[in-house]
Amino acid sequence: MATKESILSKIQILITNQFESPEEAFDFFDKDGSGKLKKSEVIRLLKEAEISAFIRGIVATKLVQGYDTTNDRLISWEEFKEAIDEIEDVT
Ligand SMILES: [Ca+2]
Repeated sequence: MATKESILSKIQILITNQFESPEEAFDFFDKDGSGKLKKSEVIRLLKEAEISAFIRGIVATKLVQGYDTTNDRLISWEEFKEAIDEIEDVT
């Protein structure tokens, strides 16, 4: 079973290797340009981070639940940045 740390580590590797900045990654995965990431967009991010297809759905749900401080089930840039800051602390 993938640990939270291993999942966050893969997300950090993706952002570091494929994007100039977390902002660029956020804009890339915000496919509809809403300024917020919905669950399907988080799943796409997890796919790019090479998270197993078997756990992508549940991981996306947990990430949205864990970082959505405004309870709109969407990840805003501010919430995304909180997640990135936490990832940088644990990795
Ligand atoms: Ca939110």
